[in-house]
Parts: sequence; C-alpha cells; structure tokens
Amino acid sequence: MRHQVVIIGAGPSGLLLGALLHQAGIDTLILERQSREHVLSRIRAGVLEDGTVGLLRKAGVAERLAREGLVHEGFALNFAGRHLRIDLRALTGGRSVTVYGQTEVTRDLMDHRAASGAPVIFDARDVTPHDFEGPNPHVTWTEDGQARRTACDFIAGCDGYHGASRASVPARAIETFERVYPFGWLGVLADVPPCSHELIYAGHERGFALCSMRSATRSRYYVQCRADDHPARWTDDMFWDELRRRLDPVAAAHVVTGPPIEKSIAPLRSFVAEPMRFGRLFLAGDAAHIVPPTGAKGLNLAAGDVHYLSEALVEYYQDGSEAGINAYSARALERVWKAERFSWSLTTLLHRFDTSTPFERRMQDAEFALLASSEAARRVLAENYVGLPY
Ligand code: FAS
Ligand code: PHB
Repeated sequence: MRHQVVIIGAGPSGLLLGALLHQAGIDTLILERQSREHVLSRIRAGVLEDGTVGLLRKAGVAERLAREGLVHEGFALNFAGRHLRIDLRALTGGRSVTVYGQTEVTRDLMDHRAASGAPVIFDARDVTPHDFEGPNPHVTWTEDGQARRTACDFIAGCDGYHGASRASVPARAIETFERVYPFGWLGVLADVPPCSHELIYAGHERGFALCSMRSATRSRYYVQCRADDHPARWTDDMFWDELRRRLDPVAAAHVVTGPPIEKSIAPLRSFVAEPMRFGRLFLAGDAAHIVPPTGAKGLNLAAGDVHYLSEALVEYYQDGSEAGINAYSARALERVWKAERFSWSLTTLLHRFDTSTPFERRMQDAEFALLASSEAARRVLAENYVGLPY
C-alpha cells in the first residue's frame, strides 16, 4: 500500500489538512485512534477566527457554518466590577469572529471526507511513523487485530498533545517549552439561552469565568477551578451559584440555569515544541503546541498550521519546489509564539493565582486600566483575538 501523505489524527487539524490536500488532487490516508463517535463526543473550542472560516470555505466545508455560525463583532471583559466591551469591528477595520462549536467543525469535516471517498480509518491502534528522517517513510498500525503498513512521501502528525507523532521524534532533535497553570476550567454545556448576546470574560477575586454559547438556545460556561478538582465535586447548583458570583450583576441576573448536558474539567497549559518538522514528518495543531483556552486560539492556531502545511505540500507536488516545506516550521512557529503570548497574557490578566504577590495583583489592575483607557491597547487585544495574519 502507498499514499502520498499519511495524516495521523482525525481531529480538526488532520481533517482540514486532508480536505485541502484532497481538493488539490493529493492522495491522503487519515489514521485515527478513536471511533468517529468518540471524536465527535469531545466538547472543546467555540470561537473561529475569520482566517479559520476562510480555510473551511476554501475546503468546501463552510455551508452549515455560514447558516448556523454566529458572527460576533465584540466581546466583554468584566474586571473588579467594571464592564469593558472590546469592539472588534471598530478596532480591526471591520473584522469579526464566528461562534461555531469545534464539534460541529469536526462533524462537517468528517461528513465532507466521507462524501469525497478519501480514506479515513477509525479505531486504528498503535499508529507509528517510521523512517521519516530519510526519503522513504512509512507508517504502521493495527486494524481489527491485523498488522497494517503503508509507504508514503510525507507524514503529518495531527494527533494532538498526547499523540504518537511528537513522541516518535528523538529527544536530541526536539526542544519543548512549557508552562502548566495552577488551575483548570470547569466547563458546562447546557440547553439554556445565553446570558448575553456576546461572550463575557470575567476576572473576579474568586476566579475567572467565561460566558460563551453554541447557539441562541445552547450555552457554554466555564469557571476557574483547582487543577486537581473533579466535575463530580460540583453539584449543578454549586456551578451556577459560583458562575453568577463571578459575573457583573446584570449578566448574573440574565443567567438561565438548567441541567448540564456535558460537564468536564480542562487543564491549562502553554506548550510549544520546536521545530515542527523532522525530515518528512510535520507536526500541526496540538501535536506541536497548546495554549490556555482563554484567548480562543487552540483550534485557530491548528488551522494556521494547516494553512502553511497544505500550501507547502501542494507546491511540492504541483511545482516540485521544496521551498514551502523547508519554510513550514519557521513560518508556523512565528505565528504560534505570538498566539502563545496573547493567550498567556489574557490568562495572566483574568485568573486568580493563589501565589500572586500584592504587586502582581496591582499589575492585573493596571493591565485592565490600560485597556480601559487606551484604544491602542484595545486594538492590540482585538487584532490578536480576531486572528493575526497568516
Ligand atoms: P485534537 O487533539 O483535537 O485531535 C487529535 C486527534 O488525534 C484526536 O482525534 C485523537 O484521538 C487522535 N490521536 C491521538 N493520538 C493518536 C494516535 N497515536 N494515533 C492516531 N490518532 C491519534 N481550544 C479553544 O480554542 N477553546 C477551547 O475552549 C478549548 N477547550 C479545550 C478543552 C480540552 C479538554 C482540550 C484537550 C483542548 C481544548 N481546546 C480549546 C484546544 C482544542 O480545541 C485544540 O486546539 C484542537 O482540538 C486542536 O485540534 P487538533 O490539532 O486536531 O488536535
Ligand atoms: C467556548 O465557547 O468553548 C470558548 C469560547 C472562547 C474561549 C474559550 C472557549 O476563549
């Protein structure tokens, strides 16, 4: 068996890369460890940059997104009882973000892949990239108990933070950078109307809270919790009460409560692996980097990597040029590190750190006061939130 590009992982990175390469006539195989249902059961990101929307449109996977996605032209910061709206449209010359759940993006991409007839193997166990430092890489896996193997030209490691791709790179060839935050986010998805028509990021002395949504009838809320916390420790009433304590009174009064359809805790970390290319193996998305979800960058950074990698591989197959694949890692990492800075800065501003000194708490106050008083500061935030250019 042989494929031009083997993609490991059928999350947003792998599926979007597969769609763009297939569209260019490049033969791909996607290998996914979990079942289709398991991948779709994950509740994750909710905000798409306009660049991500553009890539999905280019891939021919944006029809439902155009119908059901909610265009947002601003969001609010609550901080120490003050309410500050960040007017994305005014601050970025007309740009916006789209609220549309990652689960739906993944579903649309999976349906598109199935309709295209391009192969994707779910429940592929022990997927392992081989010989990617040389000219003849191959990938092995187990499928229904049978050992399988395919030769290929390139391998795209789109298998997330815990995947096999980055783990297959020799320690001498990779450098990692990491910050683990001393807290997590307890997230609740509920079929109740959102408390506000725009997202609200709240920095409160009790901790961070975020009011987001999936539609006019489905809300997504988060509260900062201990890193070692567990969802079972929170009754529904405890969650709703804590959320309202951390919001301004107007927003709190508009919170409609209801039974969660999903409740989970996500750890927060900043992580980058350098480089993102090892011979004929490329890392993309969470396989290469993780951001705290505060800046809504995780999924969107993955899309940025896919933009660079898909263009590089199409150039290789269509023009025989290796310029794009040789430039991939440096180009992707420049944008990754800017998003890491943005996500780290917003997390530092809005979360309560038990170890904060009085000086550090004053720095949080001063950071918010600068945003409230400086259009230039708000513009920098807005430009990062809608997405830096590719
Ligand atoms: P993914 O992790 O989504 O996909 C990787 C895929 O590879 C998975 O399907 C996995 O099963 C598969 N895989 C792993 N190992 C494999 C192997 N050995 N062989 C084959 N397949 C393998 N981002 C936001 O912007 N906002 C959020 O609120 C947010 N919340 C998050 C909550 C959680 C719990 C997590 C983990 C992440 C969250 N993120 C959020 C970030 C998230 O959206 C990622 O950025 C996004 O899923 C990245 O997509 P992928 O790179 O495709 O990685
Ligand atoms: C979400 O809707 O899940 C969401 C939105 C914005 C974020 C993080 C998560 O910054």
